[in-house]
This record gives sequence, structure tokens and C-alpha cells, in this order.
Amino acid sequence: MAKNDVKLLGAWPSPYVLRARVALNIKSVKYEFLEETMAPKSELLLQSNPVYKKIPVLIHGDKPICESQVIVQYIDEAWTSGPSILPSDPCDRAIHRFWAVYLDETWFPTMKSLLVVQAEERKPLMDQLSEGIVLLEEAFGKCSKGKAFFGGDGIGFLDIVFGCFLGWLRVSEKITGLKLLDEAKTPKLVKWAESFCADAAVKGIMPETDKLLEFARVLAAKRREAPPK
Ligand code: GSH
Repeated sequence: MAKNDVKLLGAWPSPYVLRARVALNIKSVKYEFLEETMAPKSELLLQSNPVYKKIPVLIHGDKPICESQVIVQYIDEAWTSGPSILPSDPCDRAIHRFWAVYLDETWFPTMKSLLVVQAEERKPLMDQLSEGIVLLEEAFGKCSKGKAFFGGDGIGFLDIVFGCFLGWLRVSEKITGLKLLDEAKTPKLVKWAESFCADAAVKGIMPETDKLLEFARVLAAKRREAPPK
């Protein structure tokens, strides 16, 4: 295998896989996308990510890199010729990483719960998600300093981490009929979401909401029958 050969093991509905794809696009890195079927998990996945057995896995030459946030940071450091993804200032970098951890450990898990709970249990979860979005609206104001993205003029680390959840955010809005991104409460994020989805690095790879919604319905039915252990 050539030293600079780049492969991405992933699946189209995964927001975590999308992060790696956006980062590779920002750096104009050519890669082969290996669609992982997950049932059963491929030998390549089990060998490449023996700890978590999850996608995405970036395989650079013969080295597997796991965990989407780690992959995005690796891509930024390995291909320095393209635009920077992490902010150059250590404090700004720390703020991006802080919100990225919040999104992955608090905000998105709440969104995932929406898919499995009964309809009458959805409202409190949407309220928690809305509160989080308002905090992110404030963070956007501070990070973007009046520019289009958390990263300033171009897509940065937090844009990728949060932006790749937008497809699933739209699915949650469709399932519940409640708005999360709202012109009255989060005008800056409404505009940001439009700019993110329209960016050349994202356009064409962001899954369509209706396709994701169909996938979510099938997934939710399976989870209700056999909840993950
Ligand atoms: N923290 C991981 C990351 O950021 O890469 C999460 C990745 C993740 O949850 N991937 C899902 C997966 O591989 C697909 S969206 N699930 C398989 C499983 O849980 O066994």
C-alpha cells in the first residue's frame, strides 16, 4: 500500500464519518470511501478499531486513525498545505474543543434518545436540545467575531463537529414537529447552518433529510425491538 494512500471506512448516514469527509475536502485530499455494512462488521473495521469497533476509521498508508474528532485534528496536522481547521490561538482552540466535547457527550446523545422514546416523552428532550442551541448561539457570537463560521472566514473545527449533526437536527425537527434552529431565537446559527451546508467542502456530501429520516425510522424500529446492550 502506498504511503500516502488514504482510505475512509464509513457509512453515508453517520455524522461522525461526515466530519472526516469534510476535513479531507477542506484539505483537497483524495481518498477512497469504503462503505462499511456494519452487520456484520468487516474484518477491516474490527482490525482497524479493535477498541470501539466504530466508524469512521481513516487509514493513511497502513496506519488506522480512529475517533472522528481525533481524525479531523490528524487531517489538519498531516496536510498542512490546505487551510487550517483548528484555530491558531491556543485559547480559541481550547474553546472549539470544549464545545466539541459538549456536543458529543451531552447534546447529541439527547438527540439520539429522541429516536427511541414515545411521542409524549419527546418535548422535554427537545427543550434540553433547545437550551443547548441557545448556548451554542452565544458561543457562535464570541467565536465567529462577526464572520460566517465559528472558525472565522472559513470552516473550522467546531463548524465541522457541529455542522455534521445538522442532517440529524433536521430529522429531529421533522419527527417532533418542533424547531431547534429558529430565526427568532437563534438567528446567527440559522445563517451559519445555511453557509455551512452551501460550502464547497460540504455540498454534495451532506445526506438529504428525507433519506436520513427514512433511515432513522428503520433504526428506531430495530432499537425498540432489540435495544443496544
Ligand atoms: N465517538 C465516535 C467518533 O466520534 O468517531 C462515535 C462514532 C460512532 O458512534 N459511530 C457509529 C458506529 O460505528 C456510527 S454513526 N456504531 C457502531 C456501533 O456502535 O457498534
